[in-house]
Amino acid sequence: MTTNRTFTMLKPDAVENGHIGAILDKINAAGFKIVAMKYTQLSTRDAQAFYAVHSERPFYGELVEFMTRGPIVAAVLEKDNAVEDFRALIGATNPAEAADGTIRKMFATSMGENAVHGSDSDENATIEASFHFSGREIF
Ligand code: FUP
Repeated sequence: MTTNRTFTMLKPDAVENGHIGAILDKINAAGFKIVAMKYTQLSTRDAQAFYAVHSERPFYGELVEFMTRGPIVAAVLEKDNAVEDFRALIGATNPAEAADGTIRKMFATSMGENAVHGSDSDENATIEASFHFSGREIF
């Protein structure tokens, strides 16, 4: 079953570099509706849990350190085919490989500090949205 929602985070690098407004503009211009949003900061425990799937990978420690070093914007986005279309909008994990015009191509600095997160499946979108938002914070 395909759902029409995905989950995103504007990561600490994007916030530090003043890109929140520009990235939200691109998200809106691409036809996504924001149905939940908060400005928050992950604790170490939050980041470890969110990225638990990567816990055996060599970059896990750096990833957790990066994701906790400053505030983020977490949001739930709605659009037909949201997961796939949002992954196309943000581009490849490594900004050097991301297509022109994608958010990561425009705003990311490296593979580790790549500006935005986008859920990779409908199932994970639901899990990730509930990690950050209660039912009454999603509209
Ligand atoms: P993506 O789905 O594009 O966000 O990428 P992954 O879920 O594969 O990875 C999650 C995060 O881990 C990336 F955003 C950045 C970090 N990462 C690295 O730092 N090095 C890698 O080789 C792979 C991922």
